[in-house]
Amino acid sequence: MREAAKVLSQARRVVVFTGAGISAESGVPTFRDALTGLWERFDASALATPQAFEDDPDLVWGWYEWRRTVIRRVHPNPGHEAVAAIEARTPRSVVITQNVDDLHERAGSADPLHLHGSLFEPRCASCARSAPVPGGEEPSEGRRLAPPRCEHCSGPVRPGVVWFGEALPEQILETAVQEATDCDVLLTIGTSGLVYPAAEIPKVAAMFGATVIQVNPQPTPLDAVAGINLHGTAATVLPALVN
Ligand code: BJW
Ligand code: ZN
Repeated sequence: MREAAKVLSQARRVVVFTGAGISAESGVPTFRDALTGLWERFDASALATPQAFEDDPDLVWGWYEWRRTVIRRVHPNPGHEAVAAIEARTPRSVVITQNVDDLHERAGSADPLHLHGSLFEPRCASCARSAPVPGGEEPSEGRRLAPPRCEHCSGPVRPGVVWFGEALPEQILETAVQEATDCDVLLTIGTSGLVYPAAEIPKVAAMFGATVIQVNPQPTPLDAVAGINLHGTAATVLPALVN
């Protein structure tokens, strides 16, 4: 821990790379954790693919509306706050997140790069123009809900997230890879490192000579590229790392 804190405080360029684990202690379920992970309870292929939305838009839209409701009720935790503190004290730093929540923003991170999109940026599935975030009705878990229609072309509105088999937003991915090649330290937090191409980001940083520091209570494939592995949760390890 002391070594990690030192390396981090001396770095000029830091990339913070986050996954679902950083929001776990805020009460947001991860995807792959045993018992509590979303993919333990729900079928990813029936919810998180373009085919699923085509086959059953009400099921998919209702599920994402429920997810957004959960996010609106929770708050950033000390892990998100520590990330914002790293950003504030390191002039050349960037947060790259796989998360579709807005907890980094709410903790004060300036402009996180959302590799997998956002629950707060719905768009038309036909013409791709952005659509308003619905308010009001609060769907519960498992409740079907018809997606709103696009005000321009009346196509179905879809969640602005990246599903399996879809390309990541090109400009954001390009910037993320560029940042990974340029940083001194990449801090990877709360990701299983199983989903590509996002999981390449820490590997690229290591390949270009950065020190990779990992924060995760469990082993991951990224252990192989991490010079320093901190086994603990985001909300406990990160505040200790910045203080
Ligand atoms: C804690 C903690 C605490 C717990 N503190 N830590 C190469 C090989 C094999 C397959 C592929 C490949 N390349 C591409 C693929 C296919 C696929 C893929 O990667 N599949 C793998 C699963 C095998 N990839 C894709 O389909 C991607 N697209 C693509 O490749 O397109 C190609 C293309 C190009 C051009 C044109 C067209 C196509 C897209 C991937 C999109 C992923 N989408 C999701 C859903 C987003 C929407 C939603 O939220 O519903 O993104 S899936 C899900 O996984 C979500 C996450 O961002 C992502 C990563 O998960 P994450 O964040 O790592 O969470 P978990 O749950 O896995 O891990 C949590 C971790 O936290 C654990 O390690 C815990 O221990 C830890 N933890 N508590 C700290 N308190
Ligand atoms: Zn449209």
